[in-house]
Order: sequence, then C-alpha cells, then structure tokens
Amino acid sequence: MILRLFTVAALAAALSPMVLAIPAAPVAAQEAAPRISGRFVLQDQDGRTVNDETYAGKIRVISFGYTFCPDVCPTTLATVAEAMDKLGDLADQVVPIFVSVDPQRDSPAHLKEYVAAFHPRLVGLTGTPEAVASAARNFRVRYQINPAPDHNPDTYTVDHSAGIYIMGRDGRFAAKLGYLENADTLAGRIRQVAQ
Ligand SMILES: [Cu+2]
Repeated sequence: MILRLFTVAALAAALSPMVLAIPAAPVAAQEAAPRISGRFVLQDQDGRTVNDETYAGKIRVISFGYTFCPDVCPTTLATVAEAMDKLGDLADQVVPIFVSVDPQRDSPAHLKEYVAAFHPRLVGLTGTPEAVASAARNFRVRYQINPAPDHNPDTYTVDHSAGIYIMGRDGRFAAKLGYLENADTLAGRIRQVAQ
C-alpha cells in the first residue's frame, strides 16, 4: 500500500508542470512516522531569535521554500497573502510564516524585502544550515540543492516539499494544504482551526 502511494506521488510529480516541488511523504507513510512537531529555533527577518513558542496563542500558517524559487514559493505566498486579506479581524490572530531552506542566499535582510512584497504581516525565518534542517525535519519537509548546469555558485535551485501548514494556537499541527489550493479554501481551513 505504501509502495503504491509512493508510485502515485512520483507519477503526480512527474506529470506536474511544477517539477521543482518534491511531494511530501505519502499519508500512509506519515501514520507510522513521527508526527509533525512544528518545533524550530530560527532568526526572523529582523535578526531576532524566535521559536515556535514565540507565536503561542496565534494560529500559524507556515510554508517552506526559498526566495529565488521561480514558481512554487511565489504561488504559495500569494495564496497565503490573499487568504490573510479574506480573514478580516481574524487575521489579527494569525501569523503567516515563510521558512527559508536556503540560508546561504536568504539572509534576514534579503528575506525581509521578499516577504514584505507579499504581505505586510508575513514573517520570514532563516537560520544556520543546522537550524533550518532541524526545523524542516520537524515539519517533515524535505529539500535538496541542485547545482546550476553551468556550475555558477549563485544560481543553484533548491527542490523542496510544497504545501501550507496550519498550526493551532497551541502550536500543534492542525492541517496541511497543497500549495495549489486557492485562498478561499485556505481561509476556510484557518477559520475552522480558529473555532
Ligand atoms: Cu519554492
């Protein structure tokens, strides 16, 4: 059963025009694996050290990626921004977060500019390669650097799991949506988690 799901996921990835997205582990495999703890210790876009408890009491809408991402991250963050704007007053109880898995290029200052272009409330997080790897593990996110064909050290791409995680006010995993879900669906799920 697990094998079959892997095949389906691999096929979906092969057929997807967004070839940079690595499918997350299949659901059947997740059941046997450790749950998504959502723990992290990272730096925000202002250089402050933050962790998952920094946002206690807030619903967090979290995605992983990198600012040089050509398609998946801009699509995801545009959806998150649109959903925030649909939430009305509830948006005050929600923190949208983008975690960079490319700390080599995504400095806090660079992230700050990037996230501000999507939404004024969007938080950008990064950290040491070890801290980023640990955060990704705790969300079961995978990523991998692809060297540029011309070996230019500045133009590599990073394959990464796509998706949007909703963590409840208690910091626990509440829901995960695909990055192609629309803003109405995302806003609806956030409202459910808020109840
Ligand atoms: Cu991306």
